[in-house]
Amino acid sequence: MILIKKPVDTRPSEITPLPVYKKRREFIKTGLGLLATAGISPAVLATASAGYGGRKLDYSRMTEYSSKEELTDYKDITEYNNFYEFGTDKYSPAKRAKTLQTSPWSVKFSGHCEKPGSLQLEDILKPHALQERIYRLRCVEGWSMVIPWIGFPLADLLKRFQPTSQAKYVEFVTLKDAKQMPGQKSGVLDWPYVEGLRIDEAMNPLSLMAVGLYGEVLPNQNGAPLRLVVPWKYGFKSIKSIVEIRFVDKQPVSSWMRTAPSEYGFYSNVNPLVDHPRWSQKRERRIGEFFKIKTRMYNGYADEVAHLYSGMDLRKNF
Ligand SMILES: Nc1nc2c(c(=O)[nH]1)N[C@H]1C(S)=C(S)[C@@H](COP(=O)(O)O)O[C@H]1N2
Ligand SMILES: [Mo]
Repeated sequence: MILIKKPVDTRPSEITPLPVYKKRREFIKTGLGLLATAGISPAVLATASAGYGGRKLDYSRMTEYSSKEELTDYKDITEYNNFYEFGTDKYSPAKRAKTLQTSPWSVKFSGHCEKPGSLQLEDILKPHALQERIYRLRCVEGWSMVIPWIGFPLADLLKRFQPTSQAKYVEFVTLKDAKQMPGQKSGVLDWPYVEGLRIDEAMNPLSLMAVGLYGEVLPNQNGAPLRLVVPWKYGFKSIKSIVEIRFVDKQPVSSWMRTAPSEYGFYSNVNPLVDHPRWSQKRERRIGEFFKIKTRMYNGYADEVAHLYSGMDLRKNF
């Protein structure tokens, strides 16, 4: 185990990659909290005890786009998932998603654009510099996490295909293959999983194409190799394992709208003032914490996105 002294007031995640992404709590758990009280900063400690192991990514930090909140544990982010293609239970994706083949992977770009076509993942990634963005994810069920995503702006990807003026919306489609995704043998949703954004939502600088988290490639259960992250909307809008992106002129019907239109609308913006028909959306439980906290309008991203909805009735457009 190697200890390197760092100023105590420096936030660990601003100094070094992986090993330091550890939370104070974990140092205490491993008994190393004692070192901190002895004047040795816990900022940089050994990697050995962590549950990481994926391929490391090169990226830069986007602090102006990042939350300063305490990160959710890697273990919780990667072992408590919603990915119905691997079962409806939160713990089953981590156990079952190994059957997903993420390489080779290609994505088809179609619809109202000048340059449609299919691209291999490597060619999708090539022109984009990866960034880390620490975003809150608020599930419609009432729990939330703070996740250090690695990705690049969705807008930069979409512009490469030159959407035309008829591209009013963008539709995203997950892989459909019950051999790799055994949960698709169940009829709990209409497969493949589909999501959509209005084109201006998709082009908003917060919308991220994620390929990693905690400095490494995405674990399968988190939507490898390519997933959407839309931090001001309920988690289900952040579709995983994308194989097709379509530029369309009509509002797409997402899987959740199709399943329960009275409960899940197209917009699905995080909104503590509009309850889900069966439960309140006023509060949320941060995974790893005990007390509930208040849910914020647009999940706390109102400054960046409220203008997209000015003049809209958010009760009707839920
Ligand atoms: N294809 C697909 N994407 C999906 C889901 C899903 O079941 N299938 N679940 C959604 C829901 S409800 C949430 S809350 C987030 C969870 O992302 P995470 O497991 O990476 O935290 O993924 C979303 N994307
Ligand atoms: Mo969710």
